[in-house]
Amino acid sequence: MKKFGVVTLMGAPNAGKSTLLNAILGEKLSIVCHKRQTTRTRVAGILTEGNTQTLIVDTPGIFFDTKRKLDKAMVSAAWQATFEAHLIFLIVDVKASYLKEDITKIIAKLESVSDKVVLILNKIDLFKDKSSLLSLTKELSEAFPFKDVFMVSSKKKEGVGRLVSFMKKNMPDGEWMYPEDQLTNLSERFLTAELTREVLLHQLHEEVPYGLTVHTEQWETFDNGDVKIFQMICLERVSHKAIVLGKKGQKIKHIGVLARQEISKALGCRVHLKLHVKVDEKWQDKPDFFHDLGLDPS
Ligand SMILES: Nc1nc2c(ncn2[C@@H]2O[C@H](COP(=O)(O)OP(=O)(O)OP(=O)(O)O)[C@@H](O)[C@H]2O)c(=O)[nH]1
Ligand SMILES: [Mg+2]
Repeated sequence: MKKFGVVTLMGAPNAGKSTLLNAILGEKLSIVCHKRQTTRTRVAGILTEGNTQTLIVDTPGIFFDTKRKLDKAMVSAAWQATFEAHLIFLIVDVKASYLKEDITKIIAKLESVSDKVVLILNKIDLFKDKSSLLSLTKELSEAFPFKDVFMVSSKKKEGVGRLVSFMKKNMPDGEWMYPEDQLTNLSERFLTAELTREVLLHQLHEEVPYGLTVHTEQWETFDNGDVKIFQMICLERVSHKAIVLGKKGQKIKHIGVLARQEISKALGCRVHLKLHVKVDEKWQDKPDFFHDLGLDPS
């Protein structure tokens, strides 16, 4: 008998949700950064092992002081992803105790689906003395009837195997929804735009990376297997353009080199990457942008 189910990874920004998705899949699918609000939409990976197929959905971090339309759409996408899940993994960064208030608010909203919620304490590699984790586990377990509790390091891939076994065991009987060798429901165009955005997140500071979006506009494949990709980096402020381009265009050149390396690694072929930069102060108001990301702009 085959099994199929959906697992949603949720939690506060920066908890390590995307890192955990990549660790479970053994592939880099969702972009990762030490800055908050890296993931902007639901990113689904597919794990097919033995008779079980699991759709694992990474979501944007949940926070409560949402101001921009994009923030609201991101957080709403994360909540929506919990409705369809057979299991909800609530990822908590064990070092971010300052976030406890937000975690309390998140678990209050999970009350009605409490039988599906599993607590994942992440980043345990940052603790030498693991016994200090017990008080956090106790505190959270007293606040909410979690189905189970796991301690992992997504970065070091510690505890991930045990979590995957648990996940597979808890999937319901059902026909697979995807071919056995499919890893994601993301398009290559989206995935490669995300890799460029990841480089921009790491290379740019303050508000600049939050006010930009990357779109793959054109894709050519050559007979020798090389691909040529044209991407547009859209900025929301004129003043950001000089920062992204850098002196004599050095910054964007460097970003292009790094992004090309990442994309080439992901696609497994030689890549020619052409980056263009434009300013559109209103990109966050355009319904097309939200639709491309699978977000609801309302
Ligand atoms: N030391 C340590 N760092 C981790 C671990 N997991 C994730 N990180 C780091 O935490 C930061 C955030 O990781 P992400 O995976 O982007 O977090 P996220 O929850 O997806 O963040 P958003 O998409 O912004 O909500 C990155 O710098 C990761 O390298 C871990 O197990 N140990
Ligand atoms: Mg993320």
